[in-house]
Amino acid sequence: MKEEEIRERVRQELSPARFAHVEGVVQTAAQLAERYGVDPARARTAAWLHDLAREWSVERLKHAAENIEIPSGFGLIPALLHGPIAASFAVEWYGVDEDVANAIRFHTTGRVGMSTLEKIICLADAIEPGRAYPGVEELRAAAQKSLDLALLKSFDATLRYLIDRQQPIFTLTVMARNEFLEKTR
Ligand code: DGI
Ligand code: FE
Ligand code: FE
Ligand code: FE
Repeated sequence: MKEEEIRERVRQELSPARFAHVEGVVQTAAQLAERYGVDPARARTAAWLHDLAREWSVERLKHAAENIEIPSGFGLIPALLHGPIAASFAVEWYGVDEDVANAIRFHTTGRVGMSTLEKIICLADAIEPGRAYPGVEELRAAAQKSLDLALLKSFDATLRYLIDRQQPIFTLTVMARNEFLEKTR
């Protein structure tokens, strides 16, 4: 599979600012893949494609969701749909394997029983060099020590952020967070 082809396709779908974010996720995901013994090429593919549908309108996302398999509950929160939709296109256009597809599919929410690649993409999304928010440096440091601990901290930060803004919370994220809490105790 030609990385350059995927990169150009993604560039067409996204604003320059979002494309720069994706480039950051590719770089961070490749580094974490080396660090944790995952094939960096597969991490890069997942990273390139993870936000493919991120700038689609809610209308377009909901329409696309009618024709693909969406894990239960995702449909209720439009911000979560871009992962499953991107995963479906990644399989259709580029024939990515199931683990790469799941890393794309669950990059926003996480889930119980995440593979190492799924953890890497979810975390790289949160800590790529372009991200700037309170606590991001602590997350970057934690990511080099333990994916599970870094993800626990990342999910906790996301959940706090959502509560502060009175947003609905996806139950799978809570379950993933509880799993990492248990694993890191
Ligand atoms: O696509 P990105 O901006 O790179 O990052 P993302 O895919 O992690 O998050 C996309 C958006 O989804 C972000 O604005 C936060 C939001 N989000 C994540 N989890 C939940 C959520 N929104 C709600 N309402 N509930 C969630 O559980
Ligand atoms: Fe995303
Ligand atoms: Fe994320
Ligand atoms: Fe992203």
